[in-house]
Amino acid sequence: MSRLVVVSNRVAPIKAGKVAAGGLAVGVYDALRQAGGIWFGWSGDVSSTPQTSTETVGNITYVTMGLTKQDYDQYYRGFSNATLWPIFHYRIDLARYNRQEYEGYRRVNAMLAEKLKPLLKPDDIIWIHDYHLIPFAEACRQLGIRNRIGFFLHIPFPPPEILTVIPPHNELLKTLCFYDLIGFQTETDRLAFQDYMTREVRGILESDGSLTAYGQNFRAGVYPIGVVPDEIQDLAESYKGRTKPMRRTTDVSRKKIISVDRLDYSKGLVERFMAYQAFLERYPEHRRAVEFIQIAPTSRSDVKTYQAIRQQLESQAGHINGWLSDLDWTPLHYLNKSHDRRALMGLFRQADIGFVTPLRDGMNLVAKEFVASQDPEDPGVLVLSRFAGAARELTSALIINPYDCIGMAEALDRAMRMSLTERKDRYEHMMRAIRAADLDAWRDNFLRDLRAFSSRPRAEVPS
Ligand code: GDG
Repeated sequence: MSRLVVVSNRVAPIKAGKVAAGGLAVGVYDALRQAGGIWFGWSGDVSSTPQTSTETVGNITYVTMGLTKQDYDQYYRGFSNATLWPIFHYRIDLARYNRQEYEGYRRVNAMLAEKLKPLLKPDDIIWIHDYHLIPFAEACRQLGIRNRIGFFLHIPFPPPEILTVIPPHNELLKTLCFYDLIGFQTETDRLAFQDYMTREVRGILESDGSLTAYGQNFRAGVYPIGVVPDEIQDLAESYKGRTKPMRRTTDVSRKKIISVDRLDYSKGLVERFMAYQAFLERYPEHRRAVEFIQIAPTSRSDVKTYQAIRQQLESQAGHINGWLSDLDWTPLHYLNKSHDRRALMGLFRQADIGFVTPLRDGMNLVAKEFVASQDPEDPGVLVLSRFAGAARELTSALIINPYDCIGMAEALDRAMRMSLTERKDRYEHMMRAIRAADLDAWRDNFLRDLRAFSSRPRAEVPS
């Protein structure tokens, strides 16, 4: 089997020979362990003299490099997170564009490709992850690298009308065509991409399903990312004996609603807090009978839009608790610190309702983790946004529109009252979907298609 080379913005840190948990990290780590190979990307360090570090554990070599402050500001904080992230999440109102940042983004991609080149063998399969690295394949091709290169986009792909807000959208999308295979989370994303390629730049949809545009022939496919349900079950179950922290802060006789998200405007936290407030207003009978636990570790806290949303959430949480809290009841527990994975899965299992309401999300692994954590004999209810990729598969969740505050409050009421029979029916249906598209399927299907398809003749990699 050919070696696998994975490139992602961040390389998952290795702790005592074990990779940090999380969908992408676990999926990629298993693939690397099977095939042997390299995991290449940014170390997370920013310094005036960036260092490259190499560490081999078993058959995996981790190669990480630092960035200069200018690289970090332009490539990561700027074009990736202040232009691409909001636009790909349909938030043109929050996006800004700065030409120097775009140039920095291209420069860092070219620099990373150059650093990767001497490490490659001619038949290595290269798998690039996410929006930070769209131009990576083109940079590789310019250096004469002819290996198979695949790209997986973890976030949504917006319709052409939104995408074209990015001034160099043409140039950027042209770079995507240098991949052999481009993977999306949902059919909606793939179709939006195909729509751009065929309508905006007059590419051709070939009879074998591949696309030709800008003189390149490539494929686009749908590979929904999944979880490892048995591992999650084990984690959630093994946390059972340790319910103490939860008991100390909350009352076990009350029903619990849980949400876990990176603190990001795409996750719909502001709208979710409003819906919870509306739920307590409209259904006073549930007051004191419910508690909402929102875990929201901060992320990208040096990007302005993230600071603004944090302030807003603090004010909303203060308002809800100030309005209704009693000495023996706190309606909302809003926690900004991150939690250990086992504790998270355990908290999911102890909760009655998973409240997952992104305004737009590529997949949303939390929705799948919540379901996979449940006790099959007494499962909780998932309330899920129609705008999460996961809603395509988890059709037995209570599907809501996160822009409909009252609709979300009604769904919470329905979830509070749902019979055990209905909860079990919905749970079993969702578990079948989760097992059918688990993490192994995501990785194996993508790599199978990438191995099978290349429009380029194989050639030696010049070293
Ligand atoms: C991107 C796309 C797509 C969260 N808080 C803690 C913690 N988490 C874990 C969750 C879950 C992961 O982080 C978050 O994954 P999501 O899928 O929910 O969201 P993004 O971070 O936005 O991920 C998304 C994903 O990529 C994969 O393709 O689904 O659409 O935006 O696993 O459990 N983990 C720990 N402590 C925390 O406090 N240990």
